[in-house]
Amino acid sequence: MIDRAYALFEEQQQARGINLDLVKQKLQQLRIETPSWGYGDSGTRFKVYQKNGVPRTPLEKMEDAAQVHALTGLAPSVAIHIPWDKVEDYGKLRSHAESLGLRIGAVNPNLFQDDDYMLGSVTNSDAIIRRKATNHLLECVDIAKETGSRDISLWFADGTNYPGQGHIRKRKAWMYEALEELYKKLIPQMRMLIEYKSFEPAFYHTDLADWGMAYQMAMKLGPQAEVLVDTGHHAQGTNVEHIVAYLIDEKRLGGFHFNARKYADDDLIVGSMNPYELFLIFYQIISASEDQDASIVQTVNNIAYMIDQSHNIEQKIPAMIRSVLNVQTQFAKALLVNHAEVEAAQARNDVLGAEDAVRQAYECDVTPLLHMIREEQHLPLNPMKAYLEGSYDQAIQVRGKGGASW
Ligand code: AOS
Ligand code: ZN
Ligand code: ZN
Ligand code: ZN
Repeated sequence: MIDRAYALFEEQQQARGINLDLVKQKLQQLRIETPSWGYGDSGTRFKVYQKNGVPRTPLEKMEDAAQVHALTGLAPSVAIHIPWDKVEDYGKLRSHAESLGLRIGAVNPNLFQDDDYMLGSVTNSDAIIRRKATNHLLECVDIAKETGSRDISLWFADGTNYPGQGHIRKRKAWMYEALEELYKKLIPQMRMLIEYKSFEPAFYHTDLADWGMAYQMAMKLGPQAEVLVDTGHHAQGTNVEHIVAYLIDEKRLGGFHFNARKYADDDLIVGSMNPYELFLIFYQIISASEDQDASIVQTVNNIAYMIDQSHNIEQKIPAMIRSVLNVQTQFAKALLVNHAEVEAAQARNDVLGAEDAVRQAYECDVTPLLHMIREEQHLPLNPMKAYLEGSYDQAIQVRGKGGASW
């Protein structure tokens, strides 16, 4: 059955001029990092529902993440959040992850849960609080050394709620000061990824509100500072794939936080609301991966694909399986764009021809391709079904309620 479906798919793609060997090779290389906090309980400001079987410790979060990787072959690393994942011995956390076939990914400092940070962390007008916040950033570099992590992933809740509340330009200088201190502490193989967000929790101004501000900070800091695009952090209607292409071209796109949104930073399952946007993001990335300029190709190769979601009502592990599969599906579709065809249409100013060449790939059913890839890697053809039919979910019920919350 798989073979017959694949044979037909192969025939169709060959007719479209697609080299499937290359497509399969790129699909096999796709790696998506899952967030430790996505396995814990989370919610809204109204309620955090406690689910049965949620991991109680950072070690248990790794065990859940290992399930996602074992069934999909896509998610070999896990991002951690400090202090949510604070442990006595990070070497032990690392070896536990490694024993499960995982590695620790990005280290996320947390500068938004301490009462001291109500009016700002690194941008607080109180120098003592700024020092405390910056020290936490520096501590995260030490943790990253122990966990073997490459990236420090930075998101600041810093901002104000009312006009006049804060001195915007002073806060900008304080932000830079802290980032610079962190930058100087990075070892050569490390990067800092700067995330931006238009609003929330601050509703009047956010210190790093958009990609331009994050980019400018990164430019001033140096080549180890790059921008992180969280797909939910833009105003409605923003062309995210344009930002992606622009940052790649400037060699400053460091990574993604994938999630979906309907209204704002909803942190829903990636690909659940606007799969075409995700496809178009990958279309830009794959197009850049074929660039003549080796430094553009290198930028693309270093992009960290990370999930950043809050699973408020859904089962955590299945939600994460759904997420990485959704990313894989849109990535696979984007690999089917015939770039020569698009460029030929662009060259003759054939607007509809160019649009058609891109959309055609999106409209292809990639199920036979994904089944083939999974079969070749000895993975279950339907990882979600395999999880739901397996015994892991039953086994973790003994953890009870009241596990880790984000
Ligand atoms: C917050 O909106 C950001 O997306 C951050 O990446 C945050 O650190 C993450 O969502 C964990 O809370
Ligand atoms: Zn994020
Ligand atoms: Zn988000
Ligand atoms: Zn967010």
